Amino acid sequence: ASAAADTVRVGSKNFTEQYVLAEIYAQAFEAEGIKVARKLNLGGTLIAHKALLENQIDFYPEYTGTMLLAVLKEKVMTDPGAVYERVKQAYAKQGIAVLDQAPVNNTYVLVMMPGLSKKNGVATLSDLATHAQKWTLGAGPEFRDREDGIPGLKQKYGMNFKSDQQLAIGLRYRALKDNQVQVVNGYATDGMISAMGLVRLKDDKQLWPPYFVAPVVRREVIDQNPKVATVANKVSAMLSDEVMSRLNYLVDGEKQEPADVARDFLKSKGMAK
Ligand code: PBE
Repeated sequence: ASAAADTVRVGSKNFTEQYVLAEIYAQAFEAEGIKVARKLNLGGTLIAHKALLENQIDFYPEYTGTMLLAVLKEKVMTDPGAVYERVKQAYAKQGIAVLDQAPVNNTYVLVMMPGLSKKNGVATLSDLATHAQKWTLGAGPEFRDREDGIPGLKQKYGMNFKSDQQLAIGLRYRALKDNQVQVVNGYATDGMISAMGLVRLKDDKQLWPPYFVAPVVRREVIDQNPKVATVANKVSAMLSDEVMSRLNYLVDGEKQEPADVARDFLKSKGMAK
């Protein structure tokens, strides 16, 4: 079902930062007179990508490393510029433009409560590998299957948890606090990581590539309306790890609505309607 040609259908995956980013881009479009239809909370990466390919959405925020590993199933590369160029080229063949990457690296990160980390001397993923068999990992649904998820941890670090518990993405930090799980698969820009003073374990063998935010958009849409790319690129340039963590915290910690958080952010930049 294609919307009116002048409406941009903005999608998102199923976690806080995605709702916030989708609202920021959507509201910036609206402020520039571009009509928007929201299709948020589609599901995981492959569902969002499929929606784009099948012309059910026009635009959603993705991450460079996710495009490389989860969508294209290629090998890890560590240079952010090289990853960007590679995914841009591969997506172009599918009729999808990868817009400018924002300076936001939302990498996977394993986190622990400070007490448990200190008591066991666990600061890196290599350290964790020597303790994992007595602990339970809490993670969202995608992490179980992705090459850069549990399979990658096994392969690169020989990491084997006692068990892994699949959690709703929004419930990971509560499960950690309640000691229902001892390690959580966090996203680097999750607002709750600093708010709870959690320890970020160092990926000392570089399992993970850079995961910079970059909107993906159907080529046709920007051919018809180049302003979509211009506005999105302008917005992306205003973001940073610190900004995203703060905005994500306002939603997860302060229980604000993503749309309100996005509006306040754009207002502070003189870009809201
Ligand atoms: N990430 C971090 C995941 C979730 C956030 C970019 C590694 C992803 O959506 O691919």
